[in-house]
Amino acid sequence: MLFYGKMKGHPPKKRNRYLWLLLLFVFVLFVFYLFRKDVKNELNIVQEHLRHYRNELREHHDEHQNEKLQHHEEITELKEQNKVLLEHHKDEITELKDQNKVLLEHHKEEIVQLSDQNKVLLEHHKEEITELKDQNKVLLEHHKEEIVQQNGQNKAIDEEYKEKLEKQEESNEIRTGMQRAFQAYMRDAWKSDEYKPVSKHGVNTFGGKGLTIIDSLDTLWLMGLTDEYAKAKSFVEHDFKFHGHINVFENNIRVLGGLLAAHALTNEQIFLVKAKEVGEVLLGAFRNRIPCGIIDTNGYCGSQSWAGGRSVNAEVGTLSLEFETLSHLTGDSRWSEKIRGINEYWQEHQDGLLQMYIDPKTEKMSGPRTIGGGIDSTYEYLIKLKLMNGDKIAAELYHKFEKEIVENMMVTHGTRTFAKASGSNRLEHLGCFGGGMLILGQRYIKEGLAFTETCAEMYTSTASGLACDSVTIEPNGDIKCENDIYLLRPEVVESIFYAWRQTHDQKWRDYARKIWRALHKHCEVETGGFTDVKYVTKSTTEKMDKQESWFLAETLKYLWLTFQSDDVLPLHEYVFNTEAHPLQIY
Ligand code: DMJ
Repeated sequence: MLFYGKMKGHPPKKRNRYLWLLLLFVFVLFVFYLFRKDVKNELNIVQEHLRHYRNELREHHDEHQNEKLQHHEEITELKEQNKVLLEHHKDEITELKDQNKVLLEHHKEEIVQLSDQNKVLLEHHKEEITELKDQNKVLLEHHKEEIVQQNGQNKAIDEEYKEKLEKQEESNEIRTGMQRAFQAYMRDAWKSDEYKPVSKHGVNTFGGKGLTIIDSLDTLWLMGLTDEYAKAKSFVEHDFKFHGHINVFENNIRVLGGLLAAHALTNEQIFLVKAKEVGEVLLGAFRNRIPCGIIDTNGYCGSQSWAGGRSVNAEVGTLSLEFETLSHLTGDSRWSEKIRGINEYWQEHQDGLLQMYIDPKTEKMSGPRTIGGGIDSTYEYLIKLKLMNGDKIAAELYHKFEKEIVENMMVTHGTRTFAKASGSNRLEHLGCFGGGMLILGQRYIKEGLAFTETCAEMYTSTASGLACDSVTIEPNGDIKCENDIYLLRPEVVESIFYAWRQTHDQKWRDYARKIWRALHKHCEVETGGFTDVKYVTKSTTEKMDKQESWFLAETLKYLWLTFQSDDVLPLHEYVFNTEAHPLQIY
């Protein structure tokens, strides 16, 4: 009313607004009333639920209490029953215990009885055992020898097997070295005389005759390097020419010797045909009984520039094996006649050791009496000629010179025996062929082996494992390097090869193995080929740049042969010329 009364005095628009507000208020009051009623009902329901749960819990608790009581009674009952059972079994247990006692008493006797029986048996067997032991002892004694022998055989078989493996390994490595050396030459220097493996060029040291090819033929064939051999043979068939400026000694031992050896091994006629062509040219050196050292195919016959018009002794004395073989194979005696003339000359001049130079015109011998470079192979060819065809003059001369060498040139300093090249204590690598020569002569084997050992120690005494080109042997036996370079020379491995064939003492193969390893380490060039080196007394050497053709012809061949059996080039069938080319004994 109050509200309405107030409204009455207001304008109609404002009066309506108040009326709406009043209606809204009444509505809110109504909603609140409804909500309150609802909440009250909900609370009543919840209280009802709680009451119900409380009753349930009480019931569960009572049930649990009853069960507990029941279990307790059951346990008490079971305990009672156990007591009764134990009482009942007591008697039975006692009875069983007594039975056991009786049984034990009973078995005791049996056990004692069995023990006694065992004792008797043991006593009885004791004799048998002693008898058997004695029998065993006798048998062991009897078999001891056999067992020792068997053990020895087993050891020998083991040793042999080990040796075979090592031998195989070395041969394969050396063969691979040869293959890589030749292939590198084929790749970078084909048809040149020699190879420079560091700069990878060829060099014509012999006027461009393909020297390395000819010098390698037999080594390639022996090692079974068939592709390389076929290429080399094809060169001989189609490209080989022998003319121009010719060093008689070098071309005889390397070119004529190489072709004759290839023929000896393969029986291919082409090699003999070419050997004859070379032999024809070399006859040009004989204006006189004493040949000249340098010739050419235009008729020149002279000497080395440094020899003062004289021939060097080895140029005269190192023709016989090749010339005699050529005459023998061709039936043409011209070469053989030249050798007869030279041997007669030696016979006329066998007053002590030979001298370094011979004048072809006057036949006067001059210079130092020595066994070193420039003269060494003259002695070597005398024993080899005797072995090759039984030449009597050569045999007589050799034995005379050999005696002279052993008696007057060989000395022992400390533990080291060697042949002095001249008056000094100097030992050249070149002179180390001497040990092998004495072994081959068979009269001074002990001296030859001792000399070879000193030469082998020229290698083992340096830090690199390679030998100096020349050394002095001090009075106490120390080896002092004189020329600190290694030129891939073969003389030491050559003598080691003869020492191995003579003795089959493993130490020679060990030396050869060490030398091969040092060569492989210091001289082998990564891209193929081997080079000479300097500073061999140091552990780090320096590569020079030349693969000498003798390395393929000799050094690798002798190393490889040292690891082959004796029936590869047996020494009763072949002699090696001074460039290691094998020629047939006839
Ligand atoms: C080889 O050509 C031959 O062995 C020759 O008899 C001497 N010199 C070389 C190797 O050093």
